[in-house]
Amino acid sequence: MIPFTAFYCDDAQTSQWLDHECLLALIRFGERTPAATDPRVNRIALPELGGTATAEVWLGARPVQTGIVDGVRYADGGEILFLQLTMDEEAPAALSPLTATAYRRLFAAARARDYRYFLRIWNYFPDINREYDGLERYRAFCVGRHSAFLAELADLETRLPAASAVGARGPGLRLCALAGREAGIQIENPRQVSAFRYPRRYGPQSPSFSRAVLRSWGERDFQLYISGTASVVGHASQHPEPMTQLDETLANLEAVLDQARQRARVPLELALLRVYSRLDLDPAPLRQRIARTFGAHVPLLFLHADICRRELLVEIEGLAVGAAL
Ligand code: 3EB
Repeated sequence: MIPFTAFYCDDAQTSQWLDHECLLALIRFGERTPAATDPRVNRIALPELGGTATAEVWLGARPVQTGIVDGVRYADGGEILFLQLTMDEEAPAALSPLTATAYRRLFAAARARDYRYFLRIWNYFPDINREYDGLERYRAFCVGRHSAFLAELADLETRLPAASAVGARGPGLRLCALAGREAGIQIENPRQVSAFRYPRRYGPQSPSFSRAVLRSWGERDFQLYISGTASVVGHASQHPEPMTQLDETLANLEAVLDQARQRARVPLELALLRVYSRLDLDPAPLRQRIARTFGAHVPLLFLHADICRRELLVEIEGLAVGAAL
């Protein structure tokens, strides 16, 4: 059985979901959204493009147990664990050790509830492209993340979760994750060098993530967690313009979906896409272009966000679902 469904709703309508015993996570966006203490509620300090106020609802299939261990807030859906952790940053130049500590706490919290496999991780922190002591903060983050994975994983190239690393407006390092009791299947993109094998010119430590993770939840139930996907071919960023970057990004998403479809026993369909744009653009032309590729029925959310390479202007992540009819 698929352990949760994800969908967008009007942010003004979210209170009804907070009363739901199966709510696994409620993701709210915007700089002004108040900080929440409810372990299921995650706030991402990024403004939405286009003037709408949208929230993302992850509705579990079973009643959820919530709690907090060592600062890690969690919502346990029985087969899937949602976790979130916010770390205050005292020194912006010390992101690497802070990231390593945050990841170790995340891993320990999941293990304490008997979840050993991270399927998907979201990373948000401010000034992602800013340099301290000659090292960009995104690159420092990659160093810290890698050292935590090195201690956690027996094999660093086959068990990496899907991920996004995005520059947020709010302070602190904010991690949000999904963990399972069984491993997913790592999916890579044949159009791209695997991120964990990027050459050194992109930073002292290559980024620890897979392009997607395919998880089977039974004979014919699948979820595909798709990492932040950008206009990268091989290992190099492509195109100076947002629309051409978008086209390349869509080609990458199609390639990832194609790889996953070869491994799933049922058709995979996109359930939603989250689009990050570095520029404060009108989302309408982006929406049109995405609809041409994936159809007008796929729910889209557009956020104004910095992306981890300076020249990248668009990044798209998503969830696809396959279920027997
Ligand atoms: C890329 O393909 C674009 O470091 O976790 C996308 C998704 C990117 C996740 C991460 C980085 C990350 O390299 C950047």
